[in-house]
Amino acid sequence: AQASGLKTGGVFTPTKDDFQKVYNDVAELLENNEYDDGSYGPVVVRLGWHASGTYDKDTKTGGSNGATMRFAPESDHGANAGLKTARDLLEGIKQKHHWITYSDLWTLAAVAAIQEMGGPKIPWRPGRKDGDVSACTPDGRLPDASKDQKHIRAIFYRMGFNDQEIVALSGAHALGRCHTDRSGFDGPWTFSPTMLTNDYYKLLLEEKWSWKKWNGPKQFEDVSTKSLMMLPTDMALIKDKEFRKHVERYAKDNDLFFKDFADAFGRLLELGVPFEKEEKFIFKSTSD
Ligand code: HIF
Repeated sequence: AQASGLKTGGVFTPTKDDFQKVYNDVAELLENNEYDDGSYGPVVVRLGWHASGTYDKDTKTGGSNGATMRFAPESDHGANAGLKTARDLLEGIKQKHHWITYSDLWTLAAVAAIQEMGGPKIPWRPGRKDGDVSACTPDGRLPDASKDQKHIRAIFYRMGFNDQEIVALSGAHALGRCHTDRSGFDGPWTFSPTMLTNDYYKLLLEEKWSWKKWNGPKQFEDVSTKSLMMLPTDMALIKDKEFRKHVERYAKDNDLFFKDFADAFGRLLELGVPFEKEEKFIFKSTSD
């Protein structure tokens, strides 16, 4: 109702200002002291990534277009456990700005969450259309955290990413935490899970990591505080020589990480989307 887009022949055409209003409303929802580490930001980032990371460049299926995670079976895929929290959070925004598609909303919300958690500006453009249940992707397209570098490459090469981009994306694990009732893993990767920094790379290189002794799935813990975690797939980034080179570059240079992360994450959110327009928007953060 509060939309400022021009009406041409009765069709509402949202402008950049309309999308900025959506951004602002998402930003306002993120902080909540009762949830996890005080922010829904991390789980909203994970929603945007899991909606997009199903893309297969060979069959040109999957990706953020369609927002098919609204439907079973995709909503029930093991990798998507816990993402209902983020989808439900954004439902109120969809009700207010009914003109936006779920697929644009989820990706825009991930951009808002990154920027609001101190990350770089991620240029974003609209144009995704919501699909129906027939476009759900098969289970197994998202990564399995118990695996190694071979698996990581198979999953991300299928989306069209290279080694440097895989490592640049991985810095997002500075954010959020694992939940025993979602993935089975437990704990945060960094001491500031609601701020995007290059701490993930620094901790990987500087801390000593050992297997956590517990009944849960195999994961690593930092020897000095035992309060941080790494997944087997995180550790693979320093075991593999080619990946490690980039971990070292990003650990040394936060600006370089932010630049490469913005490029790779922005591209992730666009995989498989048949955009009609080139123009991208850079949203104002609430701290600007
Ligand atoms: Fe994650 N990721 N991710 N991830 N992820 C989890 C949580 C988050 C992988 C596994 C897990 C990326 C890649 C990979 C975020 C963002 C990104 C969890 C814990 C697991 C197991 C879920 C839970 O229990 O709640 C694997 C195997 C990946 C490939 C190597 C991306 C690069 C890092 C693409 C990415 O952006 C975020 C944010 C979270 C935190 C969610 C939360 O609720 O706090």
